[in-house]
Amino acid sequence: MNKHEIAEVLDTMGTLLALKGDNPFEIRAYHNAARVIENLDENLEKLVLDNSLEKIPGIGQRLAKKITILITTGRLPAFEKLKKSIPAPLLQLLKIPGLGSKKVKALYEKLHIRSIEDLLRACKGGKVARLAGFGEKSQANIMNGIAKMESYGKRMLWWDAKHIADSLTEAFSTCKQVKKVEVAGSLRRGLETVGDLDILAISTKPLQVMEWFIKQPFIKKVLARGPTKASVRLKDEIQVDLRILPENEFGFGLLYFTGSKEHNIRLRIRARERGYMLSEYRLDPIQKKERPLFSKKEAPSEKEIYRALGLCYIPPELREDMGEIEAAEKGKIPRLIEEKDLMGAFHCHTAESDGHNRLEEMVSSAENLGWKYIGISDHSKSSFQANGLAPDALIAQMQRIARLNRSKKFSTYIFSGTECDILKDGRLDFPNEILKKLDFVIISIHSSFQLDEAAMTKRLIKAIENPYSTIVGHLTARLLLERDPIAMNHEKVIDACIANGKIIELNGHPMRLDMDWRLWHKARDKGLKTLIDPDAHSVKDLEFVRSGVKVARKGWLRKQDVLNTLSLKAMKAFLEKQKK
Ligand code: DGT
Ligand code: CA
Ligand code: CA
Ligand code: ZN
Repeated sequence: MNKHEIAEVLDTMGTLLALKGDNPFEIRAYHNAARVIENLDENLEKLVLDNSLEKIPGIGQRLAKKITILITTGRLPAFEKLKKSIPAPLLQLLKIPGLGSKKVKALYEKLHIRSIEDLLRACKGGKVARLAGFGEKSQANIMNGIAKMESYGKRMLWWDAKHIADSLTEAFSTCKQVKKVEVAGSLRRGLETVGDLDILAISTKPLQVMEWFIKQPFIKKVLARGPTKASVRLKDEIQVDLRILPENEFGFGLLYFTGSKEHNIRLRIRARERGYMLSEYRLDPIQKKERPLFSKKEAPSEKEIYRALGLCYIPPELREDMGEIEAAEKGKIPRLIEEKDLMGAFHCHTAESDGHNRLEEMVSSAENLGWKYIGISDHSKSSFQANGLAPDALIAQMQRIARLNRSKKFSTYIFSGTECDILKDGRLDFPNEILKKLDFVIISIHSSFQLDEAAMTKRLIKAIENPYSTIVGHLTARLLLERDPIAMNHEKVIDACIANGKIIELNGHPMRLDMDWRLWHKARDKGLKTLIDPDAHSVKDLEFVRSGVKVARKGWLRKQDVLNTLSLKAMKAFLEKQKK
């Protein structure tokens, strides 16, 4: 078990003890220990081996023993016993976002709620609002939480889905009867979350491929199956729709199953206007006597099908019926940014705040990726939950970075920065005297998410207007499938950035992908620039720039819109100029 898993167990234990009405000090001790473990810098296993867990403030003798058992055996009998002693419906109700142990207990005991369905019914009947300590607002929050839990539970992050899809295509490459396989659907379009995977395989022996497929060990359940189609649920809990086609239908199938539905409908209408019927199998003349555009022997590519409809090729990321058809008609589809265009990235954390790797390890990995530069930005002090740096620690880090740059130990240049909290009133967490010493300043919201639209917009604009801020980090603070974006007037915030020469980051972290791709096309036309950042908390996370690039493409961004395509020299000059 790693420290996150252990923290999770301790935190849950605190909640379960609260459900049982245990001693409040005991409960607090568990929640507190969870926080301490989560933010621990030292190696937990080493602490256990050295018998020095107890020396950590907040970890007493009994907790140290429990953590030791968890580390050494991966299980904790006391936790399992505690879980068993609690009625299952209570555990289920606890999963609703925003519902704590006190409220769950009241609902269970006073309203005899035994399931989420019970709870939803009670909310709809207004019973929850009438319960002491609840009220209309809290009832509405609960209903909202249930709706969110249901919709969140049905989808998966693009990044996770991509990894599953990659291993599936790899498995298909071992099936001799499959000539080619491609993943279509929302995954191919680069949507931030994915509902199910749509896989297309070319084969002349569909029955054999089907036999092979449904026997694969990664499949949990076959939901439906025909000679050329199947729907299955994987052990990874995602559904897969498989379609096996002959080569001459592949382009049509790929186009149809990549979608989106809205894009497909536009294409079909366009075909009809030109006297053709476009389907997932072919493009036929409506008048039977007319000659088809493609003979049965041909296997047209997507590009050729677009051309037959009088359009230039439209990359999958743009297929959302958001202006791409009109652009393709005029031959004005932009050349989109590619992974190879990136020269480096900013927004990387080290173990000094909440990262897992030391500065040198981060730089060394950036060097291995071929990055010409990396921007280090640990948290500021208000982000105490992320172990934010105090001013003197930041200055010490800056000096270490300067020394490392001078030493030429790495070919990757290091820019010194911070991810500085935007406080509730729009002030920044560090004074300007410190900010101005840095190469760049990312400003981010990590607290007070609940402000209304006007207050939040004002807060952001005030921070953007600070002369020393450079980049707005993960603008809406959303966590995909977990936390909704904060309220704000996007237009006003974007305009303020442009007026003040500030950048809005495209945060490539798979849970963020923020600012949202739907806002980028218009923003870039107004002149807004971006940086595609990984928001890395470990060396492995540097790769998150790849999901950033996918989503940047979805936002119509070109190389010239993305500043971390600049050479080191140009980047240095740009940051220098920005400070003036
Ligand atoms: P997802 O799975 O919810 O993340 O999103 P998609 O886009 O992958 O949707 P999915 O799996 O339901 O269907 C794959 C593609 O098939 C979709 O993007 C377009 C096409 N498609 C599905 N249903 C329809 C439909 O009713 N009409 C049209 N024109 N196309 C459809
Ligand atoms: Ca899909
Ligand atoms: Ca599907
Ligand atoms: Zn952040």
